[in-house]
Amino acid sequence: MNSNAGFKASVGGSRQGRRSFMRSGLSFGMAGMAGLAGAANSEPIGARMPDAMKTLGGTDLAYGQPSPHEQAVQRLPYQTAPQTAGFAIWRSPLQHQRGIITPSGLHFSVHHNGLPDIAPERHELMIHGLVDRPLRFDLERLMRYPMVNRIHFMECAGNSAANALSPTALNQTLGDLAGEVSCSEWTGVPLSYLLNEAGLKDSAKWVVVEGADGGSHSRSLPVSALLKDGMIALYQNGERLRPSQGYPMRLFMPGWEGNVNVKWVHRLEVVDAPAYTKDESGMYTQILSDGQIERFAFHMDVKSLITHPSGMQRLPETKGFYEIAGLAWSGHGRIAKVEVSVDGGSTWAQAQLQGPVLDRAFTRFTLPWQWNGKKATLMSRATDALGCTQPLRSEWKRKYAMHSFHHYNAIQVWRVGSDGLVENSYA
Ligand SMILES: Nc1nc2c(c(=O)[nH]1)N[C@H]1C(S)=C(S)[C@@H](COP(=O)(O)O)O[C@H]1N2
Ligand SMILES: [Mo]
Repeated sequence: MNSNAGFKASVGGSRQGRRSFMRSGLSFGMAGMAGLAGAANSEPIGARMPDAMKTLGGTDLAYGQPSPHEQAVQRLPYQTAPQTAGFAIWRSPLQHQRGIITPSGLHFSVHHNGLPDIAPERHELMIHGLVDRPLRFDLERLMRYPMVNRIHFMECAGNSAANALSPTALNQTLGDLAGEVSCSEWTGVPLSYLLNEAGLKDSAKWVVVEGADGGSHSRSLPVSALLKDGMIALYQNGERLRPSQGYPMRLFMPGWEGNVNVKWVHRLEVVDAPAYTKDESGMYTQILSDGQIERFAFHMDVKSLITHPSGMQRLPETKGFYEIAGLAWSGHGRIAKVEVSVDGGSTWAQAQLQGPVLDRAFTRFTLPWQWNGKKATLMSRATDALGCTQPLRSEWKRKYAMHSFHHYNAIQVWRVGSDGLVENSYA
């Protein structure tokens, strides 16, 4: 308890924390240069006039872009072996994200069969199988249906595979380690409107959802869940879906593994039993440590990541005030609490949840930290509305077979060295 006293004090004294943050913020880059600030203050105001104030500004763009000074903030490409051409992963640089919405251009992406180029005027959505009236929608017709807005995360089942599989903790950035998760506002037509209009027969229990990409990516999903939560998403963060996210339309299932969110969706076949497609039998099936197979494990479990500070960052001063900040989410509902430890899990403090705290969405957490400059081990542990909490890596590994890696949600550990360098760690 005692070793945590300083940490606790800064948790309670948020005003004090803010003041010391301001002080240390002002001193960044000026360590050991005391007195300079006084000299600047005595200069006439005009001497410090920003250059940009002295000329006319440039022209703007018809479609806005990030500042050219932020070009380092990019998605992180991961190309699999040449024999799996078309399978590409673009990870989101979570270590740069503040707030809960991932900018559309930085949304992670997983393509099993390359990125199709689909002309919206030629795209159709078909609903057939065990229905009274098979239906066909072109975009113009679909866009006339009432739409809903939902802010939700989406995470690939294979996110954090390196931490699940690699025998030693890889020294990588957060985005490289765990960037197959993002959060957007999705807008589209509830699937219940379309399925009810088609008229489900009594035997209708599952729907095989197929994408219009080269490998016809398809997944079987239970009708009951699609009626409750399914959406044909047409917009992402207020604009039409990006090609990476399935333009012109995708299935969206909040809280479920990324793979079921079929992009470029063009066909829903209503059936009485799952089809066991390649995308749900060969892949996206987990082997447990006792050899049993876990199929149709749709929900993504509770998880959290400290984004600041995180892998390969260097704390600019080797002691002093820092705000620990991160993201938490759960496929089962809202985040109830996030605890943070700076001593490898010996003691935990409850982080502040920065609203909004939404159902199955990224939730921000923060905690002020007065770093004493000694080696520290940072961990975050989220608990969701169901009361589920994150396991330690060792606990997670015990549950699954050695080569399983899907649905990894163990506590992420960051080691902070006395030099301020932050590294991925397993303990
Ligand atoms: N048609 C189609 N849908 C797809 C995929 C695909 O390759 N083809 N990849 C799936 C996987 S594995 C994931 S994790 C999510 C990723 O969605 P995003 O690229 O919009 O982030 O899309 C899913 N939907
Ligand atoms: Mo995925």
